[in-house]
Amino acid sequence: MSTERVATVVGDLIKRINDAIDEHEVTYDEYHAAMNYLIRLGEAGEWPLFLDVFFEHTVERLNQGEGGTIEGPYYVPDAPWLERPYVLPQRDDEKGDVLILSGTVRSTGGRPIPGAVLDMWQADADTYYSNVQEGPPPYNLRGRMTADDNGEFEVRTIVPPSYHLPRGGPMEELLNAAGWHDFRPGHLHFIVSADGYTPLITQLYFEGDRYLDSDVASAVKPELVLSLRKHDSPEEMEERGLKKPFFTTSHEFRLKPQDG
Ligand code: MBD
Ligand code: FE
Repeated sequence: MSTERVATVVGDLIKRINDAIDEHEVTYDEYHAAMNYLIRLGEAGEWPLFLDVFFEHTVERLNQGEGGTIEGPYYVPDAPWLERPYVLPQRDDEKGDVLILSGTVRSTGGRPIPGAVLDMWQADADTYYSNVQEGPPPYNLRGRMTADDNGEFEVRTIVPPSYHLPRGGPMEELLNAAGWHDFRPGHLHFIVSADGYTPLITQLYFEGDRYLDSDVASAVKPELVLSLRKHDSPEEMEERGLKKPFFTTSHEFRLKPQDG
């Protein structure tokens, strides 16, 4: 970053924070509480959580736009490559309703992208992400797969219920202190990529979730909210080799061609 850019952006941030301090007549007690809070936030390793919840959505909107949304703090690279038929790695007794997500990866111009890579991750039904939180085994509900020759894919996972941020640390403390809830609608995370295209970072949400309109991370966009279809006939369950009802939905990811 150039000296000029740092001076412009950081200078403006400093000015705006000073304006807020001024306008709200912040006391020395409050100033010291803020300093102490930010130190503890760092010691707890919650800076990525804090920044992604409060600010990533604006950076994302400016730099990615339609069809994308924030990455959030819990992506882990090198998730296992899956084999068809795709099933996101999970425990034998993984909690949650079965979800079969199908879809297509296309260019923004509408052409299917054969072999596009989908890197997918989600929390378990109790809100824990594998590899970054205690509980699930390594790479649980994380995996990489490819679209077929028609740019199409299908993967089985679980329907993600409404999600709350990790509790017990400074982030929860701040949300409680302000009287704000700590929920996000249930979501599936993706990074979709292909040669010659800008990787698309996004999430999918589901109709009926009570937090669609009040996501603590401000990361819901209408084009990312899917409707679930329930399948509970014995024939459908038999056909899928499933012993319980399941849900299906589908989505089209659109990748921007790289310039040049
Ligand atoms: C998450 O799981 C998440 O997706 C975001 C954006 C912030 C915190 C936790
Ligand atoms: Fe998430």
